[in-house]
Amino acid sequence: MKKLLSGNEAIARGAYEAGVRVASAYPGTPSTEILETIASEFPEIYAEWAPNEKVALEVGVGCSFAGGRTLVAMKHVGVNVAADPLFTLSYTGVRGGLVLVCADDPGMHSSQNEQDSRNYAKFAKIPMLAPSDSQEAKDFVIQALEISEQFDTPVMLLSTTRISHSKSLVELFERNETEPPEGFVKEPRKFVMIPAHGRLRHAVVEERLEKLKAYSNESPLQKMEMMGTEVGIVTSGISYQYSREVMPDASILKLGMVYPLPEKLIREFASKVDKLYVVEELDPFFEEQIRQMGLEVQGIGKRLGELSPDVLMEFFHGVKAPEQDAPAEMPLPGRPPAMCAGCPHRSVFYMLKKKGLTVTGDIGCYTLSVLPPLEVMDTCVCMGASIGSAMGIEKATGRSDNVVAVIGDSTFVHSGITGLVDMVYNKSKGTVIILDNDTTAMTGRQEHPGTGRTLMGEETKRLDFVELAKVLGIEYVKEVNPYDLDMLDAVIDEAVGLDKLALIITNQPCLLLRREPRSRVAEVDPDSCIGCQLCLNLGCPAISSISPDDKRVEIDPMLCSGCMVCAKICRTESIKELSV
Ligand SMILES: Cc1ncc(C[n+]2csc(CCOP(=O)(O)OP(=O)(O)O)c2C)c(N)n1
Repeated sequence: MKKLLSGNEAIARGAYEAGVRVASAYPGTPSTEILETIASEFPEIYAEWAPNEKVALEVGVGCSFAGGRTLVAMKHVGVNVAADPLFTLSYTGVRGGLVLVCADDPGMHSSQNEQDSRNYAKFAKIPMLAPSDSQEAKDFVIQALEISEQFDTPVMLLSTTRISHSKSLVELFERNETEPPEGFVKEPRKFVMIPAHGRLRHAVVEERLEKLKAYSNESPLQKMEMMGTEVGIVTSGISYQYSREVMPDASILKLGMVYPLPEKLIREFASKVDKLYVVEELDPFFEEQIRQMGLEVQGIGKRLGELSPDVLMEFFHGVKAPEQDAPAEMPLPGRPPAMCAGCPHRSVFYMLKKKGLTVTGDIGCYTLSVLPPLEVMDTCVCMGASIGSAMGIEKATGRSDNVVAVIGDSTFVHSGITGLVDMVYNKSKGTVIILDNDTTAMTGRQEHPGTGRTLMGEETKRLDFVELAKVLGIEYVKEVNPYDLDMLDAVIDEAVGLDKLALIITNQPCLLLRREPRSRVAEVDPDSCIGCQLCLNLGCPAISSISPDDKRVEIDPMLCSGCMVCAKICRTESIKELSV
């Protein structure tokens, strides 16, 4: 049977068909739907959200060491977090097959950087496969697990936004139900990486790499599509699709295994064509290695942003793509991303702005507070960085009364807890605000240890941030309803004015979790509104000016959630509650 599947759904299907037992991940666009699909469609597989990518990989490592097949998934920056176990896992190797799916985001549709994860495979000396459509996404998961077991190595599978989120037909097969794993069997020289064992295993890694290089030349994952002899293109993944579309008559060496490169095959291909090109996204990963082989090659690709057929059209055919702007007769309004109407994060940033505090920020929906009109977040580096950064500022300047760290609940669990431990341990006097909206909103509302529910829909113990803070030794811990502006105002003042570490936890759920209908909306009395537009400083998408000439405001009753934060800041009390 064939089914139309996205790349992520196909990867999940591959795990199912390959007999995977344990799948672990931390959400992150564009990888998130892999685990969501496994959890909703394949109960044969134990599926979980781990608190972060490092733990996800370590859970996979345990399953593999016990003899079970496992899949671990994350977005590209997640591999940075998981890199520590990954690099040593390269030394230990596996028992049951282990595939680490990494979804890159060229063009940064939803990421803080656009690193090219192929470099990780080379760095960790492990094989990497790169599918170019959903069928391959499924097949390559199965192949990856086989290679993993055959060569005693973790295998990376590289997806990108276009592969993960595009749909194409996939042929489905039954699950290859494997015997339950035998369980962990002692083998300290393989599994316990003390220096003496690590030295031995490093030699094994180098030997394995040589074997993998030979395999890469012979593997059916590499496809030489010979057409004309004028142009030869070495490519992989979505770049293959673009190359085929733009150059239907060119010969293509399509690499399904993108590390290690098949040197013999590339030489053979190069000898058959007049001019050798490489089409790849982001880094000149193939290009540099092919040059090192002493071959003449021209690289086409973009170091910045996503590759597209347009880039290749211009390069190969000299045809410039038409401008993407909307025609002049259809002036579309700009729609920058914004926090939802009624989002519980909004009032916190409104207050922080009013107080003129430096805000070290983090990653989540609340990062949007960097945009107008709030423009309040001052730093955002990676998940968890808000807390360490605030502490660093405090230690450098000796002042804790003018800086606040702001972090979401999922991000706090992911990598904020250790930062907080550092603050306690090293006697920081700063203020941390956890925006607890009971979900991982940014990536589509996934559960995490602080929500009390698992990915598989079970109730579980809820990590209680207040209790955690107390055990860590934090004396000032306050929970606040962020819709209560007076209380929020007072608590922030108190916290930053203290000469000790303070933790504030806002406690209203993400609006998108709301099940009950609204009981009220906010409504503007046009007779008393003076058009001061103070309420527009909130950046709530439900509030707008009546017209360019009439500065008074109106509230869209379809969008309004009834949070009434706008009413609380209106100086003329023109915003009233309207029951619905
Ligand atoms: C290392 C890493 N993993 C995953 C992501 C994707 N990601 C961005 S923010 C975020 C969590 C957001 O949840 P939370 O902190 O609770 O804030 P919210 O969006 O709910 O306001 C995730 C998973 C990332 N940017 N970096």
